[in-house]
Amino acid sequence: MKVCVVGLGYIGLPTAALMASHGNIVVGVDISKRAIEDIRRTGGPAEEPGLQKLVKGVLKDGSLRLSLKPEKSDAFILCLPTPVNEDKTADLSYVVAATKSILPFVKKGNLVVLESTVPPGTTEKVVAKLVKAKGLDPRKDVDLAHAPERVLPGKLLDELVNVDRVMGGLTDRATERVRKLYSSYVKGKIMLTDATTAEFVKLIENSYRDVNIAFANELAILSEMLAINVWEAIEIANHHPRVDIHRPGPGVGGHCIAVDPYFLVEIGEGRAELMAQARAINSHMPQHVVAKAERLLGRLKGKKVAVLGIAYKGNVGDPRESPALDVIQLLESKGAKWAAYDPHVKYSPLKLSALEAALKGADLTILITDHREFLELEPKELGNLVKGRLILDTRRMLDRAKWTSAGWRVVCLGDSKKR
Ligand code: SAJ
Repeated sequence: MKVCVVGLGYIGLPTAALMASHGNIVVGVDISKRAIEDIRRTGGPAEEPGLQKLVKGVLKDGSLRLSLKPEKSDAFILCLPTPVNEDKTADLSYVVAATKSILPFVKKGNLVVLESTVPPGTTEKVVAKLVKAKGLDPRKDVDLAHAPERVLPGKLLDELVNVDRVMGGLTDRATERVRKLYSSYVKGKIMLTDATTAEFVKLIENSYRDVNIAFANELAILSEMLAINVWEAIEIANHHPRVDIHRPGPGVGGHCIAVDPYFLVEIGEGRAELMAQARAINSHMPQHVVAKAERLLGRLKGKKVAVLGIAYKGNVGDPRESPALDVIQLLESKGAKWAAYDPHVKYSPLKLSALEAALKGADLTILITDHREFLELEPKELGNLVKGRLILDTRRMLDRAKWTSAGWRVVCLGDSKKR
């Protein structure tokens, strides 16, 4: 098959490379010249194991070509971002623009697949409508389907190949064709349904996680009120064979779990109350963290706070929607000085410092991201840099005994148990 993959971001690029390495001729399209040059030079993000090697290989053997424009193909795959607008509705402008960009090249008998995470009904109402406007019947002339990705950043290639997938077309023929296309490289089970159910499934997976984390965060707040340790409580509760409570933390970040539930809230017209409330609880966590910092220091004005980690989660370099950004903004609004260190983030919206500079003279250190490097920190050495040996661990990842014996006071989110 000749396949045109539009959008060479964190899903589009590995998808294009996998399609190319499994017998297809692939044109990878991106409107950004810089993105294409970067891919040519590096082979893609270094933190994704195996990706650079794979991309360089398929570029070299010619099975993947990069281009600024789509071209005639047998199948088109749309992998565009779907951010949320200010009012928390889905911003489909990238999906619409990409669909319009392929339409001059789409002809009878083609398959068009939407990979982007979208509100239920988008394939049927938005993409199909654009296809129809071009004079093609979206149920007869072309096959339209949705095939959402479900992969975890940091494990992209492995999960794209091995994780089970859900796919659904507007017609049975479209469903069968999308299955066939992806089965060239997907080893996981491919579950087939209709397009709107596939869109819904993708959203409920991430919303399930958001609601579960909100529950854990609520438990953390209750545990602080009860002067007990939420981590201990959750660990014991999770021994029950039918209980699986997630981990509390400083809030939910990233461009998936912190965004996708809004798409269900949007179509729910007031009926998706649980998911809306979970979003509110998780979005409030940075405020809870800063209120805790304020209680620890008396007042924040004029104090220096060192922030460890601005990525949205451990061992990735992505700070999008990270709770750290909200924590820093709140600290600033309260007149605190701050300095942040992150060993993974390369492109930061905020000024980052080296570890020593971040901790120098700090009255309080807040650990936001559970990067593995923070397990190796030496509290004795760091103790000589700071003004106050006080650390707020929002992930319960530090070895309390090690830090305490180096003269630090360790305060943990969700734990106010007397010791
Ligand atoms: N988090 C917690 N407590 C937890 C788990 C996570 O506070 O117990 C926080 C993390 O620190 C992070 C946020 O939640 O800030 C999201 O992290 P994550 O690891 O749960 O998820 P993502 O956003 O990196 O990836 C998710 C995955 N979805 C599910 O696990 C259901 C992934 O499989 C999806 O493909 C991805 O969203 C996506 O692209 O939609």
